[in-house]
Amino acid sequence: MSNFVSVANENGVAVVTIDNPPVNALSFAVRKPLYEALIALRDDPAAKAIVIACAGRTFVAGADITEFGKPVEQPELRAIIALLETIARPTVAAIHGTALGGGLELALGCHFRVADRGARLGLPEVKLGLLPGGGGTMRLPRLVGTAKALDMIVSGAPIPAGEAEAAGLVDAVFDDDLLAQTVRFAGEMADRSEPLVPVRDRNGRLAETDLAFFDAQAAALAKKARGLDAPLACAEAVRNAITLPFDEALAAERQLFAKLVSGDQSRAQRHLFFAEREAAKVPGKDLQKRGVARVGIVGAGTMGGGIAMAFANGGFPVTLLETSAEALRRGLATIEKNYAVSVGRGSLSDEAKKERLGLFRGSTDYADLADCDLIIEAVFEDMAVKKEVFGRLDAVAKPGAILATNTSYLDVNAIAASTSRPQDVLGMHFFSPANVMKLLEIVRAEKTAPDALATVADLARRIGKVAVVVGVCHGFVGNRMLAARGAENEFLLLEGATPGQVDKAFTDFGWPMGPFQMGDLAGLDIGWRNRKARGQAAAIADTLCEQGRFGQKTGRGWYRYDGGSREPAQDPEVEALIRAKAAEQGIAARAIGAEEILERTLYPLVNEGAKILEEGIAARASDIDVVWVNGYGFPVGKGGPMFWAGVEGAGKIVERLEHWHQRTGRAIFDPAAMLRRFAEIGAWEGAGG
Ligand code: 3H9
Repeated sequence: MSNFVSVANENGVAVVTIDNPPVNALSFAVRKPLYEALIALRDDPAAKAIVIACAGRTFVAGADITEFGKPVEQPELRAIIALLETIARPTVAAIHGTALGGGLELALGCHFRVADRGARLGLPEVKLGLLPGGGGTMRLPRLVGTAKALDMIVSGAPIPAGEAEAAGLVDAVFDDDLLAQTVRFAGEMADRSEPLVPVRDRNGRLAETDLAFFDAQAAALAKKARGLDAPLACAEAVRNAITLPFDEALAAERQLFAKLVSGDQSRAQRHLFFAEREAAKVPGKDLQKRGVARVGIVGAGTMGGGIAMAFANGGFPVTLLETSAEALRRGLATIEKNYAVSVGRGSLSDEAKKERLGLFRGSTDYADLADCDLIIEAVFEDMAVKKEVFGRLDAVAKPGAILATNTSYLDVNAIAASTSRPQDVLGMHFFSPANVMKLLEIVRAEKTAPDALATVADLARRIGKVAVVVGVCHGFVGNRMLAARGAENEFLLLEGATPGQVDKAFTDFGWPMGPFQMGDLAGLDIGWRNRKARGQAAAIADTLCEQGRFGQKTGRGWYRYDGGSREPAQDPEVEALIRAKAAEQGIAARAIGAEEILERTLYPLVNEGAKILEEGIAARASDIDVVWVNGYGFPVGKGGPMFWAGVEGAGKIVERLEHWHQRTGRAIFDPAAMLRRFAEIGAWEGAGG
C-alpha cells in the first residue's frame, strides 16, 4: 500500500486504485507500489478477479512525461504489463476520463477493458515524437486490426468509448456507476471459468491483414510525415507486429522507443507540450473571472465570420453585427456554407450544424450588442475605423463587458484610449481561418484589467484555442517576427536565388511551405496594399502585382498555376523579371545555398524573438515557440524558433548575424543583447532554448 496505489476487496474482487493527481501518470511512485500490489494479488486466493481503476478525473493518461530523458527506475511499465499477463484470474481495466499512451497500454495488459460512456482511449505518443513503448503497437492491432491500429497510432487521436467498443478495444461500456459495474463484470468473468487469453496471444486479427494494403497505407502516411521520425517508427512497429513473433516485435518496439526518446525531435515536442500549458498560465489566471454568456462580433467578413464560428463551435450564443442587411446576409450565408462543407465531409452531423446555426443572431443595430459580455471587433484594419467602432461600442456595451479588437498590427493602447473604459479593452488576434487555426494572441494593453485578461484566457481554452498573452508592439509577437523572417526574401532573389530554391530550403527544414508559395496562397495584393498604405515598396513583388499576378487566385504569382492547379510551377517570366530588376540595381547573380537562405531568414527570426523577450512583449521564450508552431507552421519537430535556437547554439547564431550585419548593414542582423550575452556565457549551446 502507498499513497499512490491502494487495494480493496469488493465481493471477492480485488480493486487496485491508482491515485496520482492530476492525470494519474505512471510515475515511478506509482509503478513500484502497483507492481508490488499485483505480485501480492497474483497468488492471493481471496481475489477471484482483479480490477485496475483510478481515482480523480481520469484513468491513467500515460507515462510521466517529466521522467523521459532521465535514467529509468525499475519496475518499468513493460514489466508491470508482463506481470499482468501471468495472472491466471480475470483482470479488468475500469476506464473513465482518458486512457492514453502508457495508460491504454496498461489496460491492454488486462484480459478485459470496460469504460464509462464519456471515456476516450488513444495512443497519442506520436504527438510527443514517440511511439507507444509499452507494447501498444503489438497489442492494439491484435484487438482492433492493423488498419485501425495504424490509423490510431500514427494520428495519435483518441476515440470515444462507443467507437472503442465497436472496434473490439473495450468489452463493455457503462452509462453510470463505473466501479460497481466493473466489479460485477469482473465477478461474472471469474464465475464463468472460461479460458483467459492474454491480448498478446490473440492473433486472429493479425492473420487477416493484407500486407500489401498495409504497406500502401503506411507509405501514404510516410508522405505526410514531413521529416518527422515518429510516424515512420510507429508504422514500422505495427508492421513488426504483423511479421515478427511477439517477443521479437516487442524488443524492436523497445529499441525504436529508446532511439526516439533520446532524439532532438521528441525533446522538441515534449518541450512544446509543456510550453503550451505554461503559456496558458497567465498572471492573474486565478482571479475571479467575468461571466461570459453571449459574445458579440462586429464585422461578418472572413475574419469576423470565422471568429463567430469559433465561439458557436464552443457552444456560445453569438450576435453578429454588420453595417447593412446585405453584408449580414452574405456573412451568415458563408457561415452556413462552411458548416455544410463540414457536414459533407462527415466531420459534423446535420443536427450539430442546426444547433450551431441556432446560436447565431444577426443585427445591423449596435444597440443589439447591449446584452453581450464580450464584444470582438473584426472590421477593416484602419485606426480611424477601429476608433469609430470602439466609440460606438463604448456607448452601448453594458458595464464590465470586455471589448476586444482583432487587429493584427494596430496600437491597442490607442484603441483603448478611444473609449471611456480602457481597463475593459484588449486585443484578441485570431489567425485565419479563425474557426480552424488554434493560435490566439491575447494582447494586453497598458490599462487592461487583470481579470479581463484572465477571463479571455479562460474562454480561449474553452473554445479550443492555444492562447499566448503578448504586449503591444507593431505586429505583436507573430507578425513582427514574420516581417523579420521575410525581410531578406527579395534580396535573396536579386542576388541569385529563385523562389523555388528559397521555398525548397524551407520545406526541407520542415515548414509546410516556403514564403513565396505562402504569399501566392494568401494573395500578393494584400502585402502590396499594406506597403502602399505605409509608403513602402518591394521591387519585384510590386511589379508582379502591377501585372495582375496576385498568386493562386489569378493563376499567376511567384509561380504559375495552370488550369486552376494548386501545384506551383516555376515560371521563366518571373525569373527573367528578377534578373532584370537585379541588373537595374547592378547586382550580379551568384549561387546561393540552402544554408545561406536559412541563415538570412531564420536567424533574423530568432533575433527578433530575442528582442521581443528583452522588451517584455512576450513573457517566456517558450511562449514564442507556441505562437510560431501553432500560428505559422514552424516545424513541431524543431520545437519552435527559440528552442531551435538553443539547439543551433547562440554562439553560432551571433557569429553569423554579425557576418551578415557587416555585409549588409541591415538592422535585422544586429544581434540582440540577449543573444550576445547567451553567446558569451555559453547558454543555449545545443540544449534547446
Ligand atoms: C507514454 O505514455 C509513453 C508510453 O507509451 C511508453 C512508456 C514506456 N505526464 O493537459 P492538462 C500534466 S507518453 C506528466 O492541462 P487537461 C500537465 O503538464 C504519454 N504530466 O489537463 C499539467 O500540469 P500543470 C502519453 C502530465 O485536463 C496537468 O497534468 N500520454 C501528463 O486539459 C494537467 O494537464 C499523453 O501524451 C503526463 N503524461 O487534459 C497524454 N499529462 O498543471 C498527455 C498531463 O503543472 N496529456 N500532465 O501544467 C494530455 O493529453 C492531457 O493532459 C489530458 C488532460 C487529456 C490527459
